[in-house]
Amino acid sequence: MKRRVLLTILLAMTVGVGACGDDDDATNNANNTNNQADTGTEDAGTEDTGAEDTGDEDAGDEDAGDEDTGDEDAGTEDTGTEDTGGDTTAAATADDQTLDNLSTLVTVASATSDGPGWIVIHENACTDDQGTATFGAVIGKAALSDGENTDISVTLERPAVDDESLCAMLHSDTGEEGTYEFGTDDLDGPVTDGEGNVVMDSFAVQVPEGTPAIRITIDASGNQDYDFQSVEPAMYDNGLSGSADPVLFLNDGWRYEIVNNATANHPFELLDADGGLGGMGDVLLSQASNPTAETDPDTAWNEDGNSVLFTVAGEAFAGGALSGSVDAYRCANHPESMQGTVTIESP
Ligand SMILES: [Cu+2]
Repeated sequence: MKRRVLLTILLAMTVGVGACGDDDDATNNANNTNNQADTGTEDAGTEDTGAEDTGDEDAGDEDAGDEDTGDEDAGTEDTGTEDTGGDTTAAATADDQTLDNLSTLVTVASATSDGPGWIVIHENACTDDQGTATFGAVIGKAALSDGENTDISVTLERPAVDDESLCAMLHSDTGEEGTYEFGTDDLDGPVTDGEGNVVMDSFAVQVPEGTPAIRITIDASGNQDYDFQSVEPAMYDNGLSGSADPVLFLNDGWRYEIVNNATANHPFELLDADGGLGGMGDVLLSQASNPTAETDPDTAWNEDGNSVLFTVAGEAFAGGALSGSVDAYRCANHPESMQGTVTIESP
């Protein structure tokens, strides 16, 4: 039984290589600091590479071959895994969680890596009730330092959907440290335990209605510009932080929170600029007035203190009968100077 599960999982991994390989810029910033401190000394290069490669190939070879080498099999895997770091036992634990801050940010409770590693978030649960692998494409990852890591923040490449299951999987970091290279030359593969099973844990996420995917904090620079101060998660910054009146890229269908720390004097609004900035467009969403597009349930416009929340959907973004479509932002009080363009992207 165990063999079948392992084979199925390995097969699923192979199939999933394409999906796993192409997300380098998603590389996470959460735990890099610790990494460098811990790794340099011990087992960065040689031992890790040996261990992970051996582990993977052993599993494949032996499984294909004889049925009765169960003992040796276990022996080999044990050696491969545990010799490397000494006392490290590979592990990953992810708890069910409610994403009430940002729908693109999950937390993995703990992961123990033998040398530098990765915690990788796959779509769908890890396995079904029969133990058959069911996980899908990679939608997030975070670097791990040697040993135990706790409360690991992982930024997702898309907002989580309410009630979905995800799979947190432990991978090694065997190539260039801090660069996820799974799918290339057997690098950064999944880590197996002493019994040859991939170390992973399923968890469910709840996403309360109205939770933003991305939070952008802005302030005013005199009456001249909006200063973009920060973007959470940082993976989505795209150069906005530290910019004055930059082009604001919004992902179609995603929900945003804009925290405008200058709301009192510089109310933020989104408009159809009618082909030119300068204050002449149709205002569609505003902290200073109540345009009809704000009532569209798909946009779900919400003003909450200094914050505005909206989903890039509905009347304001559809170019329907009531209005054009958002292609700029500005300050309601200083429309000539405090303004920039909006570009809607399809993620
Ligand atoms: Cu202003």
